[in-house]
Amino acid sequence: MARDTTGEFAWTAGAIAWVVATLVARPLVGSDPLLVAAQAIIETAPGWLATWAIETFGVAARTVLVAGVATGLVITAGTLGAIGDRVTLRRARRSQVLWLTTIGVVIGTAVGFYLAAGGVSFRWLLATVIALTGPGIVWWIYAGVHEPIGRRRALGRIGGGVGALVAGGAIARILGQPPAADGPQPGEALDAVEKTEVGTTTPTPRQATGEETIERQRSTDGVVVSVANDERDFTFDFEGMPPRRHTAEEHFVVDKNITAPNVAAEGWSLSIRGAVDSEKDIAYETLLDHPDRREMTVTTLCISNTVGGDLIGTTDWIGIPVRTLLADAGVTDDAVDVVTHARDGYSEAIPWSVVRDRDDIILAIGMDGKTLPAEHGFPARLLVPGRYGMKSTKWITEIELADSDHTAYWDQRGWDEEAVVNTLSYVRSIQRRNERIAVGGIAYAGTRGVERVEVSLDGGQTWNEAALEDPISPHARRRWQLVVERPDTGPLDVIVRATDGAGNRQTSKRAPPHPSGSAGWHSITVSL
Ligand SMILES: Nc1nc2c(c(=O)[nH]1)N[C@H]1C(S)=C(S)[C@@H](COP(=O)(O)O)O[C@H]1N2
Ligand SMILES: [Mo]
Repeated sequence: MARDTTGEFAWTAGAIAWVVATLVARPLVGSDPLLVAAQAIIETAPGWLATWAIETFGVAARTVLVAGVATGLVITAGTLGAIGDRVTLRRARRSQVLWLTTIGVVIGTAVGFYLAAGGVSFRWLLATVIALTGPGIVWWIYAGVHEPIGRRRALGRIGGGVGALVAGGAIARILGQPPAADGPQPGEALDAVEKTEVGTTTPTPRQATGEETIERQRSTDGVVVSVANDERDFTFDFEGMPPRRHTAEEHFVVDKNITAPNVAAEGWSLSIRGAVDSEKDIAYETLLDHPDRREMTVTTLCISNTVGGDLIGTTDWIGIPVRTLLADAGVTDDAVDVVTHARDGYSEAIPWSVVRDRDDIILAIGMDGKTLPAEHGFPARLLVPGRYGMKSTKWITEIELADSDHTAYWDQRGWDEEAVVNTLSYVRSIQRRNERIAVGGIAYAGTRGVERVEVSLDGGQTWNEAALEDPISPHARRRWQLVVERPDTGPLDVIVRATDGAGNRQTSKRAPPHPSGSAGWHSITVSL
């Protein structure tokens, strides 16, 4: 006699239906139980595991995790079903087990959406009901298996169930995301502020990349390689070169969150606590109108960026020096660390002695001429030029003057605490225009600045001095390019290396991102 696999199928189908239905319900609350579970895993995973995941999967790590959690759930359900098929239980006991499971799924779903929605609401209830429709359909169809319900009725039930799910999905879509709070919104226009650091030159006119006729183009290891039908001289803008500044939309986004915290400016305030004379709560409007508001162009870089990677962005930030805000509260002699706390439970710390000495460590409220976008930390975030991005706490809620050394989120996971950026230079683009070839890219050395960039086209035997774009700010990376006459199309072994403002040449010794940021020369071999 064939083995009974009804339970195995029913439980697997039930779990898949649940996953699909939670996805359908997600827009109602902006998250779902699977995402909540994945987030909990991220935050409780040991440091080595988090690091391994980032290094193995890069920016896709979170997607891989969520897919893994969903797959794990389906496999667990199928396994439980298969076990159920093998144990013989009295009918009454079997139905008890089923009822208990049902209650468990209902409670689990309700709690999961409660955490996702951040409380009890009509949306929470609706999301829970929609999500339960999924396994509900499977239950309804399989309930009749032991007393056959007939094909027509089974098909009718499938149709009815799918219809209910589609209707739920339509409702979820119509209601859409939870409404935004009143008051200032992310990404809203900000009044222009006087630039505190003006570039030393007029900007290079952007040579519209569309004007050159690109005959061939490909991307090799992230480097854009092209052949153009163009007689003009090369500027710093040719196909594949990064822009002088990024827009907010172009800027990379990195954080530990699967769904970004949605913080309303209304009702928000920054609290200043700890070793200060008078604790303070500063409202968003106070920051917007702050007399010391300034704008600066800053490059930020994630410590998990690999050599040649693109977790590096350059844009205009608007903010107020943190030391100015702290001076109002009166920092006492006990203060050791400036600890920033955030809405998502994240924290970071920088020594008070560093914050006290620098007026370029700012509490940013704007980016690219607008209020911060939600994903970049609306309403306010820290910005510490010259340190890896992890130091720059987004969605900040509190600045605490701690009287002892604070162990921050990534510090706890084994990453370098000081996080001063390593000198880097990356190739971004190589283009041929008839007999000439240009190699171009970026170089960055944090607050040390970039003094020199050298490029080798023969695998490091000889080096050529690249032309450096005038600095747009002391805190921005510099673009560079080298143009050579090269009639032949033989292979080029390109290597780039930079020298920082203190005269230190970038190390050739390769290092992975963990624990202190990647290092080593970027190289690429191309023929064009
Ligand atoms: N609250 C909070 N702030 C955070 C993080 C985070 O997970 N939570 N990630 C940090 C990291 S690792 C980086 S690289 C920068 C990236 O900032 P961006 O997304 O604005 O480019 O944010 C930092 N600030
Ligand atoms: Mo980062």
